Amino acid sequence: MSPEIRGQRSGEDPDARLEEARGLALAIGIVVAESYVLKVRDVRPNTLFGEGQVQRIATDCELHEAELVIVDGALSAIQQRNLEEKIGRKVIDRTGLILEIFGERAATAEGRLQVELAHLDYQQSRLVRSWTHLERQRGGFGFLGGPGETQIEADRRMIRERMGKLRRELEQVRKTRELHRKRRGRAPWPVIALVGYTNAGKSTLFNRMTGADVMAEDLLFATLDPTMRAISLPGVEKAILSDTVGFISDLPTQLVAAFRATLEEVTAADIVLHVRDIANPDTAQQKRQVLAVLEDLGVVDENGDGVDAPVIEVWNKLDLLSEEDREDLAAIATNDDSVLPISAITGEGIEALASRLGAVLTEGARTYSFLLSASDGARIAWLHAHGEVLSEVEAGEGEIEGDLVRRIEVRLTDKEYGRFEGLAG
Ligand SMILES: Nc1nc2c(ncn2[C@@H]2O[C@H](COP(=O)(O)OP(=O)(O)OP(=O)(O)O)[C@@H](O)[C@H]2O)c(=O)[nH]1
Ligand SMILES: [Mg+2]
Repeated sequence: MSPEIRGQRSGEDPDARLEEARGLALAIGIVVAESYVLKVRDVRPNTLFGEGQVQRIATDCELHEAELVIVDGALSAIQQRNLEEKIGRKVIDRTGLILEIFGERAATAEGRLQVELAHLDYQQSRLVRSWTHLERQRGGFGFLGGPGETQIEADRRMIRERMGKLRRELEQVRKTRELHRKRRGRAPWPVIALVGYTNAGKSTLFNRMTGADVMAEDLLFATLDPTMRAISLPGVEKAILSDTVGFISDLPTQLVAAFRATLEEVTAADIVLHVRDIANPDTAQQKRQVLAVLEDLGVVDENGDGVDAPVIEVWNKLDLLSEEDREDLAAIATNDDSVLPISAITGEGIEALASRLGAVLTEGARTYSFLLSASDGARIAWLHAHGEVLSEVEAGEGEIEGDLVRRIEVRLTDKEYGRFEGLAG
């Protein structure tokens, strides 16, 4: 069921939205017997849908012997319970469904902790709501007694305690990861982070560029944990490409918070590569959703421009477009340095993408001249690996300082220069 509520989510295509909801259900192996959009004119506080609509859902459930009703929207705890009673089936909403998917997919310890925390947060908010509801039924005030209340109080305490424990565990995991990142920062390579709406083709592009075999499927949220691989680009011997979790509209706030840490990989990137499914009818809306999350993370400003690192947009799935649409896109892209049309499947445009990435990473390189000790092999090797070494000679007689006897002239970007300076000498 996809409730189309007047005044909400303007700009989204209800059919594309319904298709996405089906995709979410399929992502955890639910067999979808039937799906449709229901227009909600007046939101009923008790059931969301009108009586006739609830009846229709109940009848369809009977007809298909369905076990579960998914409402692709937000249900209050009361609406959920009332619908379950009237329809006689389990009912979940969009947040519930996405939490289920993440719960099933989370593979790392951190991912599991994050999802459980998000789940508890979701449950907690429902308990609070049903609790105030119960209180109102009893006629107000009293914080006293009642077996129902005691149970709920106990549940809430349990949830609070469990959440506290999870937060502490997560803190520990994050500290460890921070350490890893710092260590990585010392043997540094530029990082390119792939971001984008779920199913845009990030993992497919990742595989194409790295020759890796990461799970890429026509499945929403195929990727949950960030994966990294080394690649080489024109002018850049080694860079790290990082595949990340996809975004989705109305991502439960609990999950945004939970995955913030994972997405910090993106905030540390040298280039943010925004992968878009340009063939999806909702592509413009998807882009807005992705930019909203990136802005929330402090990666882009309110105009969608990268704050610390440039954002390059790739228009993926070019192969699915008509010849005419492709030509239109190509015309726009030739005039705009920040977009590139590609097909991760056919490989079209990938070479151009690699050169663009290489060019951006080496942009603004300057020539530096360093005096180094002949025994400083590691730093000399680093310069050869990262920069473009123009010359390496014995230092002239007058310029030798102590054991600093080699003069290296090399082109480095500002970032590489910073990294070189950070290397222990
Ligand atoms: N036709 C076509 N299909 C593509 C292209 N790139 C990716 N796909 C398909 O799109 C689907 C999703 O691709 P993924 O690479 O898993 O997408 P993702 O962005 O990693 O998705 P999540 O991990 O779920 O966020 C798969 O079925 C891919 O085969 C493309 O250039 N053309
Ligand atoms: Mg993926």
